[in-house]
Order: sequence, then C-alpha cells, then structure tokens
Amino acid sequence: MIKGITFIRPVHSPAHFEELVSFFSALGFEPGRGWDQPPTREGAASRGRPFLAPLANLEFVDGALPTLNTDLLIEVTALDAVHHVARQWLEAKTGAAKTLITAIADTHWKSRLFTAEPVPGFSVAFWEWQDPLRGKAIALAGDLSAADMSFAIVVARWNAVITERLLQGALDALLRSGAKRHQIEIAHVPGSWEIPAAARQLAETHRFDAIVTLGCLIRGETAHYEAIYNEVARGIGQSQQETGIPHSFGVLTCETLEQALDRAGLKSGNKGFEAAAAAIEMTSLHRKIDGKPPEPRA
Ligand code: DLZ
Repeated sequence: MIKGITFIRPVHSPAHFEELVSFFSALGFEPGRGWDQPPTREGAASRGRPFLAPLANLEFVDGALPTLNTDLLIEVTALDAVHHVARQWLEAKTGAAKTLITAIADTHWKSRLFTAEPVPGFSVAFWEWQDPLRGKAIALAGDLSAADMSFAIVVARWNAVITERLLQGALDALLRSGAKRHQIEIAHVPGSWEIPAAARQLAETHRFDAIVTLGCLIRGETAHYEAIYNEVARGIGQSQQETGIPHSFGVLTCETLEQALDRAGLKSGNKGFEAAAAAIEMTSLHRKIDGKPPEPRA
C-alpha cells in the first residue's frame, strides 16, 4: 500500500539547513515531525525537518521537461503571493533577491512559474495553472483536513485484539489529518450491541462534529449474528439520521478471526483508518452543504 513520497535533500552545512527550514516555513509549509539524532557508536549525528504537502507526485518525463534548471516543483495557489513571500525572504537574507528569484513567466504547459534559490545549488520552482478552476473538483466534496474538527470514537471491547487495532488506525487517520488529541474523545463499550446507544448519547451532546464507530462481529463466534449486526447497523444509521451528525461505520462483520485481522491492518487496510477518514470527509461536506454554495460547474 503506497502511503507517500519523501524527497530527501542533503544539505551542505548547518547554515544551509537553517536557511532552508526558514524559507519553507515562511512559505507556509506544514512542518512534519523532525528529529535530532546525537552521534552514536554506529554513526554520525543527523537531524531532519520534514515539510508536508497535501499531494505528492512522482513523474517520469520522456521529452521536454517542465523546467530545465530545477528538480523540485511545487504546485501552489496564489502564485503571485508566494512569489512575494519568497522574494521578501530572499531580500531579507541577501539584499540581492534579483539574482536568486526569477520573474513569474508563462510555461509551454498552460501554467505560470518562477524559480527561487534559497541556498546556493538548490533551486525550487513554484507554479500554478493559468486556469484557476483546473484540477478543482466540479462537484461538492468533503476535504480531508481535520484541523478544526472534534470527534468521538465509540469502540467495542469485544474482540479487543481487533478493535484496538481499529482504534489505532482511526487515531492515526485523525491525527495525521490535523486533528488535535484534545479534540478526540474515546468511549469504550462492552460490545458492538452497545455502540448505537453510546453513539447517540455522544451525538446528542453536540460537542462533536462526527462520531466514529468501531466494533467487530465474527459470524462463527457470534450467536444471532445477523440479528445483532442488523440492529447495530440500524441503530448507528438512525442516530446519524436523527441527530444530523455524521456517524461513520467501522464495525467489521467477518466470517473468521483471520479475516477480521486482515481488515484491521494486516492485509486489506485498516477499516478504523477508513472510518475516521470518512468521518472527516463527511464533516467537511456537511459544513460545505450548510454554509457555502457549490463550486460553479465548468
Ligand atoms: C455476546 C456477543 C457475541 C456472542 N459476539 C460478539 C461479537 O462478535 N462482537 C461484539 O462486538 N460483541 C459480541 N457480543 C457482545 C454483545 O455485543 C454485547 O456486548 C453483549 O451481548 C452485552 O449486551
């Protein structure tokens, strides 16, 4: 399962390190979790500062390159504003930004672009499509940023070996999407049967943007499996309909424990992660439907 692309850039001096960190911070990049590794018996000291982007792209080109003199391309919106910030940063650093930043120019691929050199030998190109609607969704769709959202997770203790993995997956999705720990409340219930009642009560507090429900029913080990499953699904659905608060469904229904393990992170992804991602997307969509008109259709 591909998760992301990391572009590793070795720097040539501590000063270049600080300058690059300062430059990318000034441009508004989201900082990732860095590290400072002191020297060990096995190896030299190292430190790293990741900067995160919502999308990454690995592109092989056969023929004319998009740019000739840079190997890092960053797509932005508001290119003129980015140019302004980059120019100001370079001027503050050297007083001679002209040599280190180009003017914005049209490319041969329907976009505008400039390049900047925050440290010698490292050239970055910033670009945006000429058509501002290009690449934008024409339909109304939720985003996957959870920065200002709050969640309740209801997790069943029955089959805890599975549901704890679902919980870890859900937390991973929420925290990596920008939610803060204090915006997430976790409620443990005995089994899946109890999930709807707890979800409903949590939803009715109106403290949460969405409810994530996590449980695991295993057919071979569950008496009245169908009856329980139907009731759990109906109860969660009903709570969602009647409270108007998105509830995502992360209750596994499996034939065997092995199948459940596969769906809890072993082979077929982690359904807890997927349920949390659905909760984020539905919260975002909910807000868009409530507050903003849909994007104009092309
Ligand atoms: C009783 C029971 C059984 C047999 N199997 C499961 C299961 O596979 N997954 C699950 O989440 N819960 C199970 N339970 C417990 C019920 O959901 C419920 O917690 C108890 O019947 C107490 O009301």
